[in-house]
Order: sequence, then structure tokens, then C-alpha cells
Amino acid sequence: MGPRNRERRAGAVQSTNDSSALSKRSLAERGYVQDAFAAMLVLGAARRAPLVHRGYYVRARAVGHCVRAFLERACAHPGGPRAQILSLGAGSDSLYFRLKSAGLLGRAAVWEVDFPDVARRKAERIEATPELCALIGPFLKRDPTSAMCFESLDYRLLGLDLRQVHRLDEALTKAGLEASSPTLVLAEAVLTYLEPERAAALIAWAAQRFPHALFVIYEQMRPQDAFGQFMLQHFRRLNSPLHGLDRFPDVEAQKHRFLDAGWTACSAMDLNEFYHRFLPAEERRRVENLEPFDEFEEWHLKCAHYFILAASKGDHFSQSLVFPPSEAFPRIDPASPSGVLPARVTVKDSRGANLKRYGHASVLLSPGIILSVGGFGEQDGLHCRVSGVHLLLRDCDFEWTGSYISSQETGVQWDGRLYHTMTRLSETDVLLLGGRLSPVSPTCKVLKLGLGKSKDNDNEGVNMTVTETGPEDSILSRWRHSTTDVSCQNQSYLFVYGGRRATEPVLSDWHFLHVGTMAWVRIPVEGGAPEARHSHSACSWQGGALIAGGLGASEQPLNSVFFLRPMSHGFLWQSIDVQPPITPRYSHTAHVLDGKLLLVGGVWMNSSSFPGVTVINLLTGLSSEYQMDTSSVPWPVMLHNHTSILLAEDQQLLLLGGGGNCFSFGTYFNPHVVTLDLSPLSTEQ
Ligand SMILES: *[C@@H]1O[C@H](CO)[C@@H](O)[C@H](O)[C@H]1NC(C)=O
Ligand SMILES: *[C@@H]1O[C@H](CO)[C@@H](O)[C@H](O)[C@H]1NC(C)=O
Ligand SMILES: *[C@@H]1O[C@H](CO)[C@@H](O)[C@H](O)[C@H]1NC(C)=O
Ligand SMILES: *[C@@H]1O[C@H](CO)[C@@H](O)[C@H](O)[C@H]1NC(C)=O
Ligand SMILES: CC(=O)N[C@H]1CO[C@H](CO)[C@@H](O)[C@@H]1O
Repeated sequence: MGPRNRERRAGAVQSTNDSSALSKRSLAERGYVQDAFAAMLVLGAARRAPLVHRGYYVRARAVGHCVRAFLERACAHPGGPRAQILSLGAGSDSLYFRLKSAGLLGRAAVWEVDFPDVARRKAERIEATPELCALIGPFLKRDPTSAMCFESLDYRLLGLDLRQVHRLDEALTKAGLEASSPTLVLAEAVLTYLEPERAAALIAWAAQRFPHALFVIYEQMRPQDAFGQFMLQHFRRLNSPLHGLDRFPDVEAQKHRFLDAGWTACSAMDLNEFYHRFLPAEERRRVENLEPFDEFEEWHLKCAHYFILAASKGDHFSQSLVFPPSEAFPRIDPASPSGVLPARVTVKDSRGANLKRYGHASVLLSPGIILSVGGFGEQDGLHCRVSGVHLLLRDCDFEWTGSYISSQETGVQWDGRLYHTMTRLSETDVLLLGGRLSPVSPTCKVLKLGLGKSKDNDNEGVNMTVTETGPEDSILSRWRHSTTDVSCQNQSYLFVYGGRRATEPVLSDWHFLHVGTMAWVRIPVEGGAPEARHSHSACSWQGGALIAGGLGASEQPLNSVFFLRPMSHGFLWQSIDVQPPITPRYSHTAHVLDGKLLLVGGVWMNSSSFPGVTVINLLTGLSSEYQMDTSSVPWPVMLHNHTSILLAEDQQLLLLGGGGNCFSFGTYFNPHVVTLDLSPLSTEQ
């Protein structure tokens, strides 16, 4: 790499400083954390999305947990040496000021290192801010050419390139860092921006230099799945590629990385585990209720792709101190795979067919027509709720072709909702129930969409009508619910179950809509009802409904499966005992094929593997796992908030749309239909 290039890359890495400093400021201003200093250390203000807040919140808590554990231990011996915190790539972080104002630096001091430009700017901000100067006490600001640009009794700011370990070592020695004192080396989202050899040199240097030390890092992992690939692509585009994820793809590999470099103990976990194990339930509840929030999938995926690691050396720091063992994060790994289901792109697209959407709904109208409606997606190059529809039509050669029909072409203006359900009424009509516009504005109207043949033959021969129908009431002010065709005493009903609304994070109630009259009716249901949930799956089976998984109260993924069984005078809830127990998941889709329930994709956090297709034999309750082989699909396949259509005769599943707003990396959409071959399941017992 030439020097120009290196400069540019260093510039790109530094510019993550701004954005991250603004996020930290927004975090404090929304009440997630207490940090009066974040706003003083950055110019400008930005209001971040709730998802970004949660991401920065859990990061702040994870790092804060390690810092506190270090200080408690390092300052435990009166008369011992002063504890040292060395923050690498500190940017405009306010750690020093928070610790100082909390009275935690009585027997400790902080050294911060970042690129010379960044360090100099931070020194200037501090000097210009009386509150910060008052906390620091007497200080010296050096001339811009020296590595140490700011110095007080317990705070030193150094401008250095972390890629030059020798210079770093010299400068830190000059700046008074003692090799023998208990030392915390903190590298928050730093090592992965360095070339792997440079990062390795830093880790080995710290292990050699400090006999009593803790090395704490927070960064990305899991490059293999679709979210991971999108994350890597995001940082490549920012011109600050992430390094080393291929060599250290998970927490196990990261632990070995430190143990091999001379650290004597190491523990690490992903941020889902940290969040559930180390934050008290009442604190989680507080944070979960600070803002309207509806991006659970991306939140759990983000947390699954970042980890916190603490490596230690010396007598002061045994591992159990930083992350005491606890049983509070039950792992439920899926059974080892019984087979692989190949995924392919087989559907042709016409007329710039655009399937870039998630949170939509799809139905098989007739054997050759699949309609997808609603959701959030890309329309005319903009990200918005999609008002056009997507049609998949099968021709006489049994080939599927996808096309997009805009709302101008269909002539239908409607609210373009997402997280609604759509039920087929006939070969031409569907019913849309529930859904939302924004996380605080549900839709209450029941809409009937009718698909007709256009007189002019422009629009693939399709026209649409929309009519308001049925009840409009608070029962339908819900989303992430399910609607299932059931029957009782020879009458058809739609069984509306679960979901959430702005004021209630999970719903446990259900309602029957009589299809003939479009009126709510009461039907007796016996048996123990399932716990409240949203983002579960629901399928019709034997006149009843199969409910599986979902996100329960306290944002916990569920693995229970229930059957709403038709009885002579109503229904009975039956819990299905699944063996081996399946990994709790939500935001998947589900189908029944030959007496087996298939759960497709979705999000889980009780396992570090990726969800594929889980198969549950409905007679025996036995479960098995299949992986999806997406290697022949030329883009990442993100399988949540997709829809799927079962073509039972073809032993195929069509996966339509899906993806989501991926933390601060941008929004990802699966661009085209993917066909999953289910024929390997036919040999399944
Ligand atoms: C999955 O992990 C969560 C988070 O710790 C935990 O609360 C939950 O009990 C686990 N689920 C199961 C079924 O063990
Ligand atoms: C739309 O389709 C319906 C049913 O096929 C048909 O009766 C109607 O004339 C069509 N309208 C237009 C404007 O093409
Ligand atoms: C159920 O309805 C079908 C047609 O709608 C009819 O043929 C059948 O006799 C009915 N069965 C009962 C038990 O009412
Ligand atoms: C998106 O996910 C939520 C949660 O599972 C679900 O309620 C909604 O129906 C999903 N949308 C699609 C298109 O699958
Ligand atoms: C707060 C801060 O230091 N912001 C800087 C981050 O990096 C960019 C690019 O190098 C600078 O322009 C910002 O001033």
C-alpha cells in the first residue's frame, strides 16, 4: 500500500470518530446513559435512531462493566501502585471525565492515544471548555509537534499512530506509564481497523510490557452470514475495511488469538449474551421503554456480530472477576444438520421487477400467481413504504417471472402499510388486516384488494381495486401478529392472534373474524393458552392453527409450538412437545408439508449458528435441522422479514424479499426471489 493510500485510509478510520462521537452524544441526550461530557467533546448534534441508540448503549455498558471490574480490583490494595488505564484509539470518548467526576480516579490515571490530528483537536476542545478544565485541574498543553499533546496529574493525551508500536512504547514510557503497575488496555472498535500484523503486534506488545494487565476489546465478528457480509461491505465502502474477521470469525477464535499472544486467561461473549447476563432486568426494561422501538431483528443481529473480550495476565486479574460465570444465558444449539437444502435464483424478472422490500405480505392467489403487497422498501430509488405491488406469474413453460406494478399502474392509492397480514379470499381477492405505518401509528382499516384483468394490456394485464371492508376497531390496531384460516362447524374464520401495538409490547389475545359476514364472533377455546408473543409464525393445519416461536415478553425469543385444535364446539389449545427442543426464534416463516412443520429462517440469539430450516414432525414431535446452501446465490440472503410461498407439488419454497435496516450500516434488501429446493426433505422420517 502506497503512502497516499495509507493516508486516505487513516483519514477514513478517523472519520468514524465524528459519527461515533455524535452517536454517543445522542445516546446521553436520550437518557440511555449518564454522560454530560459527550456533548462537550463533540461539535454539532445529531439525533440518532433508536436502533443506533441501543447499539451504542450496550457497547457503553459492556466497556463500562470491564472498566469498573478493573478499577475495583486494581485499586483494592491500599498503598499499591497507581492503576493505569490506557485507551487506544480513544477518539473523543469521555471515559476520563466520567471516571473523574464519579470520584473513581483517586488511585488511577488515564492515558489516551489516537491519531495526532484527533488528539490535538481533543486537547483544543478540552482547553476551550471550562467544565472540562475544572475537572482536570492544572494541566500543560504541549506544542503540536510533540507526541504528548496534553498532560495533567492523572490524564495524558498522546497523538500517535498505533501502527508504530516502537514509537508508541517509547512515547508511553516518556509519558510516565509504568510497566509494573496494574494496567487496563482498552481498544474499543480499534484493532479491526488495523492490518492484522499491526493488531497482532499491539496485542503481543501489551502482553510483554505489562505483567499485571487486562486487555479489553470491543469489535465486530461473524463475517459469514448475510448480516456479516453486509457489515463488511459497509466498512469497505467507507474506505476503512475491517481486518482479520476471516481469521477470527467468532469468540472462540478471538480467545485463542489472545492466549496465543501471551495472555494467560481470556473470556469473551457476544453482546446479546452480555445484555442478558450482565444488565439487571429492571435496567433492561428501562432502556427498552425509552423510545418507540420495532427493529428487534436488527438489534439482535447487531449484538450477535459484536463481542466484548477481556484477556488478563498476572495475579490481580482472574477471569471470573470480569465475567463471573452464570447460568443465566441458556444456550440451545440446534441439532446437527440432517441435510442441506440448495437455494438458487430461478425466477426471471421483467420490467425492472423490484422486490426490494421487507415487512410485506405475499399470497399464492392461484397456482400461477403470487401477489406481494406492502412493506418497507425501495421505490423509485427512495426508501419508503411501498405502495406498488409485486407479481410473480408462471407461464406455460412453468417458469416464474416477477414484475413490479406501481400504484399509478394499478390505479390503487392505499396506505402502504407494513407488518400486516394478507389472506387469500378467492383467486382475485385478498384481505389485509392490521399492520402499521410508523411504530406509533397502527392502521385499523381492513382492506380488500381485488386483482382484475386490465382492458388495456399495458400492465401485464392487471388492474387492482381496493375497498374498505369489515370491522374497524381497536382489535386490529396491531402488527407483527398472525392471521390464519381456521374452520369450526363448517364455517370459515380468520384467527387473528398475538402481535404488538404501540402501548403493549406483546399481545396474548386472539379473535375470530367470520369470513362470510366480516364480523367478530366469540368461539369457545379451552386449554392452556400460549404466552404472549409477536413475530411468531402461524399456519393452517387440519382446520386449526399452528403457532410457533416468536418474540415474547421482555424481548425473549420463544421456542414453544402450539396447536389450536378444532373441537366439536370450538377449539382447544394444545402444546406440542418438540424433541430435541428447537432453538428459540422469531421473524421466521412457516409451512406445513406432508405432516411436517417447516420453520424457515428468522432470527435467534441462543445459539451462535445461523437459522436454516427446522423440520418438526407433527405426529411424533421429533425435530431436525437443515441448512440452506446459498453459495450459488450471488448476493447475501438475509432471511428475516421475508415471505415464503410453498409450492408443495414442486417440492419448492419461494423466498420473497426480506432484509432490514442494519444498524448504522444502511438498509439491505434481498433483491430477487430465491428458490429453495425441498426435495431432500422427502426422505425425512
Ligand atoms: C435464550 O436466551 C435468553 C437470554 O439469556 C434467555 O433468557 C432464555 O431463557 C433463553 N431461552 C431458552 C429457551 O432457554
Ligand atoms: C379491471 O378488472 C376488472 C375485472 O377483470 C374489469 O371488470 C375492469 O373492467 C378492469 N378495469 C380496468 C380499468 O381495466
Ligand atoms: C359443510 O359445507 C359443505 C359445503 O359448504 C356441505 O357440502 C356439507 O354438507 C357441510 N357439512 C356439514 C357437516 O354441515
Ligand atoms: C417481518 O417480521 C415480523 C416479525 O416476525 C412479522 O410480524 C412480519 O410479518 C414480517 N414480515 C414479513 C414480510 O415476513
Ligand atoms: C470530533 C472530531 O475529532 N472530529 C474529527 C473526526 O475526524 C474528521 C476527519 O478526520 C475531522 O474532520 C473531525 O473534525
